[in-house]
Amino acid sequence: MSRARSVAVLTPGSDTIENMIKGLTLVETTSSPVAFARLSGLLSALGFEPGRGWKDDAGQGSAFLAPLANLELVTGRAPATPSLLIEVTGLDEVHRVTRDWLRSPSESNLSETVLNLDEKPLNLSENVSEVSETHWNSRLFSATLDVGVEVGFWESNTPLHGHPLAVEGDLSAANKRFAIVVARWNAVITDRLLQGSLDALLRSGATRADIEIVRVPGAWEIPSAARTLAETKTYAAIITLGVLLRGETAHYEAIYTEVARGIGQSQQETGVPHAFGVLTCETLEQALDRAGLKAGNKGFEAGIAAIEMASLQAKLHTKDGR
Ligand code: DLZ
Repeated sequence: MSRARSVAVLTPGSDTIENMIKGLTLVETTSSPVAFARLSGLLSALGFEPGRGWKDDAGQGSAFLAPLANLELVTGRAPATPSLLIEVTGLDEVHRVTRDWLRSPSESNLSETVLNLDEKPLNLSENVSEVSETHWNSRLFSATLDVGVEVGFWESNTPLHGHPLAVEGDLSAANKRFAIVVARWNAVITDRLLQGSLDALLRSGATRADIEIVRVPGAWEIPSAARTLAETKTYAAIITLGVLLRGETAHYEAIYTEVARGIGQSQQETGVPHAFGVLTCETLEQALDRAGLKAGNKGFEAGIAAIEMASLQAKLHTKDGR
């Protein structure tokens, strides 16, 4: 007799559920501070985008962001690969760089606190295996950085494996500058939108120093401030935040049309992405709902759109060599 348990099952495929999955973090505990520094140093040298790390009296974490994450659960025969696997393009080049990096002078990249300065740094390049074929239609090599600390690098033999079918922006805000133009009119709402945008940027790797907040009197003034900021060409994207209430705004349609047109025109003519976070609502209550109460926070959504477009813009520029 089947012993099916009665559990509430969330239906895969539903928008709500899919939107709840945000990312995957694999926590890899290294065996010693030296192993930690070696692995962090190597991943930085190979060009991993840094995420937000942490450090306190009890330990330290270094975060690295990758465009794709894939959690593979295994049962039975475990594949003969390190548990930390990094998929790359240009495996032979990565192999060469890894060997060079581990040859020893690169240990100068390591923090002095983890090295005994009297000791000559080890030559670990011999701990890098040759590149070899796997039984899963790929090539792989591994590097042992310390006892029990091994990382594998692999490349699929199928050129389109894992490649997204479309060019898409990543959701990483690290190492990019953003400007937020926020209207003071209806500040009870716009302050919430601002918090939402900041939350999106900071949680996606931006630092506070990389975010410029500019306050303007009302929505009408947003386009000109956004344009001035965009023309400096120092921001990866601009986020515009305001609230227009139909009931309380004379010539509502005319003002809204001009604000939307101005922001759009600034985006098109400067080439700097502008996220549109100007709410148009019938009532204050409706605006509050959209600023975090019941219907999400449109400031957060504008922040995420700005991050994605900043990344996409960079990719598109690289693609056609501009
Ligand atoms: C004047 C005005 C009105 C009536 N309503 C709004 C509004 O709902 N939201 C908003 O952001 N700003 C409003 N303003 C102010 C104008 O945007 C502008 O700041 C002033 O007309 C000064 O140029």
